[in-house]
Amino acid sequence: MIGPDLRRAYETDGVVCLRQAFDAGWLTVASDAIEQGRANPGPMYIDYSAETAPGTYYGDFWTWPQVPAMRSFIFDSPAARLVGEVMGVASVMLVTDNWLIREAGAVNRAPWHHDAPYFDLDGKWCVLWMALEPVGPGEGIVVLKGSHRWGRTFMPESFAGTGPKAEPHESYERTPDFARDLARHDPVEYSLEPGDCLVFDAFTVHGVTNAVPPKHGSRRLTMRFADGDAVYRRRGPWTLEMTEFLEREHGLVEGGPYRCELLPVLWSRDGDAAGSIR
Ligand SMILES: O=C(O)CCC(=O)C(=O)O
Repeated sequence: MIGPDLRRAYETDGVVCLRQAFDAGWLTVASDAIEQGRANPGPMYIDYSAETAPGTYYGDFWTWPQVPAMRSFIFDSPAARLVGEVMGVASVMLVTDNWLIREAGAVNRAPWHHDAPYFDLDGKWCVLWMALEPVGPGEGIVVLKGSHRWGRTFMPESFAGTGPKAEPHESYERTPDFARDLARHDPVEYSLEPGDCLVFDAFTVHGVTNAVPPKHGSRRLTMRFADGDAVYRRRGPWTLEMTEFLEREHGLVEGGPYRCELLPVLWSRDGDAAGSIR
């Protein structure tokens, strides 16, 4: 159960660490989800390392329709309830499932960013991040505590290391290099065992700061969930591929609910049926 202290910490810091949130059974399902996804890549599969060290940092999202274990993790694991309780919302829907693999020797890594500007939605939402292998200092992500309350919005940076996805646009700033005076930005990094996870706000800034390629690989799930009231809102030219996919294939309408067969309601506080698209 998520208590009031944890809820308060999430509000204040924009990140919480949940120890042993997933048992061995769910870790097997998560591992199967990644292995099945890797064997059967979908339209959103991307190799971020294609230009540097191909096949060392790659992933896929919106995989659950073709990946049975991912479907099971999304619909039946404690993930949706946990994030619902952490965010303090009445219902939770899927934004994306997403797996990532960072192999030993990967040069590419997640830049400083927050997730909100990468996706076409407005509302309260969060990321649940976990690794299936232990991650120690320098191996996982560094999170800037309280950055979700800065009231700033940063232009998404490419995970392939090619810089911002578009020129500064309206209120979207170029992302500063927070590593320059990191201590000023209240960084926090966690050592995580399999079963532990982080939950952080969609506006919480984070990144993989260690420029040294990892010595061993790790498989990560970075799952995104929203309050059931989330609204579909086009972000800008840099999300065009997703915008077209959601509008053409799934009928989403600007200003309407961020909800369709691909993006179902997964949990509600009063125990409504999961999987509904109402
Ligand atoms: O696990 C990673 O390499 C980065 C994940 C991340 O930053 C994200 O999905 O927003």
